[in-house]
Amino acid sequence: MKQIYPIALFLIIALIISVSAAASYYGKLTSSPQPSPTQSPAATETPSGSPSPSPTPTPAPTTSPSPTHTPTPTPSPSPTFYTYQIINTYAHDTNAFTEGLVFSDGSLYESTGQYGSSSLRKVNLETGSIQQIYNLPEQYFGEGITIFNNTIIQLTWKEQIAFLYDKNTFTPEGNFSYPTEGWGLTTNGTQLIMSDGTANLYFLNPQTYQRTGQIQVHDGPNPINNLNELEYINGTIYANVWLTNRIAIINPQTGQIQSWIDLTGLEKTTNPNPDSVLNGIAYDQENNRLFVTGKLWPQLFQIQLVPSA
Ligand SMILES: [Ca+2]
Repeated sequence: MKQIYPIALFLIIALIISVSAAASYYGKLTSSPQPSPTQSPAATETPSGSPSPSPTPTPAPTTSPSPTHTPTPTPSPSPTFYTYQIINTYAHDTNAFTEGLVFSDGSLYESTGQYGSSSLRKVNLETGSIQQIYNLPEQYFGEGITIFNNTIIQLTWKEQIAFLYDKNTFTPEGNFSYPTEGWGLTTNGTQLIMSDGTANLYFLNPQTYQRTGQIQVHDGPNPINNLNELEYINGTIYANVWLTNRIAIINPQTGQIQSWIDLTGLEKTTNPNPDSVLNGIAYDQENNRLFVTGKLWPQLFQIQLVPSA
């Protein structure tokens, strides 16, 4: 028995070494094919649709926006109010259903409405007499006018067509169409500005007559509808509001009404026609004269604005 013991011990040690080596080898076989998380194709795949093979940028450290960086809503300033002082009074044709009024080169240009009596006129300011007239075909209801370069542009009410005329001869030069009703028209020198009886004003390219933008006119949060005859005066848009005695002075960038002009009492007529309302604003830039009148009114007024208390 004494000779067997060392041999048995040797065999036991050899067996332990063999089993250990085999276990180690087997462990390598089973562990090596497993990809590490960093080698996972899913982990390196770019997001679906992303054309950029570059690594995803590290997001900037997220910081809570400080109160000073939070956009502060700009409160709409309350409109100021004006009344008026009459500077001059002129005669106005009581058959003129005024829908457009412009002052240019010493004369008034007027567009009149009503089917069958719509017209484009050049009017002597001092006398009210008609110097030149173009009568529209009876199926057209004349509306706002403006002058761009040497062309007079005249809207129609529901016909969705504007007529172009040579300013000097009133010779028709063409037309263009638009998708809304036509009410008022003016120009800021680079664009035409048009109303359609809603609270919207539309900006048109004066060469292509394509619409390039629009604003909604509002007094604070309230849209103001029925915007009618227009006049662009010193960076603002003046607009008659149909069936009222008020003219709105509008910021052309925001649509916010900056001021109201109350012209109550200006009309002295007793014309029972409910359509005989204030409409028509013209401005003599050279002499800073503001003219207003109304549909079928016997008078046209030069007025000056007076801040209201
Ligand atoms: Ca006007």
